[in-house]
Formats: sequence, structure tokens, C-alpha cells
Amino acid sequence: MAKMAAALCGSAPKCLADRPRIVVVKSQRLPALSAETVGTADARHALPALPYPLAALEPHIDSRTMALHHGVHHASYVANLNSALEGFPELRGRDAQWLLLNPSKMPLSIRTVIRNNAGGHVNHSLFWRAMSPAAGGEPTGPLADAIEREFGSLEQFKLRFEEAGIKLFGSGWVWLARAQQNRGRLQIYTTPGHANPMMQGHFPILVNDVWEHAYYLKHQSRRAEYLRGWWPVVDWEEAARRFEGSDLFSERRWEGEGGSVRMEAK
Ligand code: MN3
Repeated sequence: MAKMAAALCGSAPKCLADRPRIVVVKSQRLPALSAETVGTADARHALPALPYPLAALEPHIDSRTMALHHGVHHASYVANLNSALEGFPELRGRDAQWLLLNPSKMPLSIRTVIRNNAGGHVNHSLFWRAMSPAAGGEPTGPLADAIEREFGSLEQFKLRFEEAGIKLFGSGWVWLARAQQNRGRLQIYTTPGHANPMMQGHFPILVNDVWEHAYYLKHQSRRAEYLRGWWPVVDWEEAARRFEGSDLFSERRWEGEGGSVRMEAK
């Protein structure tokens, strides 16, 4: 009987209340400054170390790609960010996520360069942690349930994620995130350049980089092949941690996304 009631439930408020609690991300609560997010004017953004060796994701992601991607591309966003901030001591203590999410507080002369490079720094920091050598398999727990509820099955989700990445024109990123609207339900997003769904108040759960520099050495222009071959290195435990952590609404969950813990004194 209870099973039948659940099947008939639909979107009536009483029925929604029975579903797992999903908290909406409210953009006006992004991200309040705390002691952790305000460094000193002497602080510099720093390239985070990879959480695994360069060859650890072989054969799915080759070490040459990893070395260039982390040591050259990501490093250059960090260097460009630091250099753009040289003349602006009032911004030098802000972490990359704050800089990305507060464009109106940037002087016009550096607004674009900050957005691009703070975005590059934040997104790559998330990307490295979305993968792991001891990874793959399937998500478990509440995230697995939510994926099944939204997409029908894990396989369907993967296909739609790949399709979104394939269809994205030019360079950008493909995301699984909790929507600010619709009770924080899971949604696939793509962002151009180094934009991030956080800019619209959505909370990122999983991300893949579809800039050509992420796959060109191994896959040349075959982006679909890269996207399809990425799943064995996806760290579902990290994604589940982000998903479950995002259920507890607090400003703390936004901390550490973009390098606040990785700033180093000059
Ligand atoms: Mn990249």
C-alpha cells in the first residue's frame, strides 16, 4: 500500500516532503567572507599539488597530458591571476572563488582577466579532485539514488553528460551540479571558458574539462572518445561527499573550492 502511495505521489507537497531532503542553494548566501577566506595583502595564489602522481590515471589520462595540463595550463592561470592582482592590494587577500563570484567588485580594467584566470584556477582545482586512480565503479548511497531519480539510471546519466560535453561549442566544462532552483535537484550544466555553475548559485558535484588541452595529445579532436573514456577515473566517493555535504546548508561548504587553503605567504 505504501509502495502504491509512493508511486502515485507525484509532486504534491506532502509527497515531496517524503523525498530525501535537498536544500536549495541560495545565491544571496554565496560566499560570505570568513577569517579563512580573507588572506593578507601579501598572499599569493598557489598551484595546488596533484592529489596523485602524474601517471596515476594511466591509461585513461596519460601522464604527458597531466604534466602539461597541471604544470603548464593550470599553473599559468595561477600565475596570470597573481600578476593581474599586482596593482590591487585590496584584492590580493581574496581567494580565487571569491574573485570569480564577485565580478562587480573587480575594477573594469581587470574584470575579464580575473574572471578567466580565477575561473581556471577554481575549476581545475575541482577537476583534479573529481578524479582518482582508485576510482571508477558506481556511486553509492544518496547520490546514486538521486542520479537514478533524475536520469533514470547511471548509464543514462553518463550518456547525457557525454552528450552535453560533445555539444558544448568550443572550450568549456561539463558539470553535474545541484540546481539553485527545484529543491537542489541534480542537473547537467555546461559552461563556456572557465565559467562555473557557482556563478548562478548551483553547487558543483562532478566536473569534466572539455578544453582541447585536456585530451588533444591522446585523443586529438575526438572529444566524444575522451568523454566516454573518462568514467574509470571518476572519484564517485568525492562526488558523494560533495553531494551529501551540500545537503547541510552552511557557508562552510563553499570554503576551499578555489584556493583559500592554498594561498601562500610571499
Ligand atoms: Mn583544463
